[in-house]
Amino acid sequence: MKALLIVDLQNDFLPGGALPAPQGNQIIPVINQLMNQFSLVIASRDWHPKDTVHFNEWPVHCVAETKGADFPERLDQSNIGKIVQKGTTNSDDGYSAFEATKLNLDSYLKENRVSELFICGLTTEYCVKKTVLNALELGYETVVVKNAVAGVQAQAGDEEKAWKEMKNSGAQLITFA
Ligand code: VGL
Ligand code: ZN
Repeated sequence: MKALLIVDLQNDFLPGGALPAPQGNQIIPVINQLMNQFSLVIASRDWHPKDTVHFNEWPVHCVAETKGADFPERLDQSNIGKIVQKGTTNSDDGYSAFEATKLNLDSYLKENRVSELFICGLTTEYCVKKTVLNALELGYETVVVKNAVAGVQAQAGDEEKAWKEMKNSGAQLITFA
């Protein structure tokens, strides 16, 4: 069985948000179409407390229950079957969706007989990359949908480096058309 995992497609990671991926808006219509190909769609949310060690490194973003942590209105939420939250304590970065705090995502996927995991969302260099590397370590056949992922592009070359790392670790990179 295959499943789609949408990583952190949240207002704060989109233009106008606290930690935006400049091209983030372009992936929303792609993901809305992509979801139709899957019977199981899971979305992760960065879901931080107001005070967390995580904000020593990053601007304040995705504080639980705020507008910045919401999904954008243009995202079709009707196909999302499960939402998981990560980075929920004041000592936890929670970069990977596999670090979700209330649900063991690995067990959940295995209970649902998922062996092939398609991953998309935000951001290339951080949470998508960490989630992809974890998925590979956990034995999933891992496919990253390149045109449904965007990066923060804080430093030139970082995004390209992240793509190389994912590929060299065994992820399959595809473009959804
Ligand atoms: C992320 C930085 C801090 C991400 C989350 O979702 O990629 N990046 N928190
Ligand atoms: Zn965060």
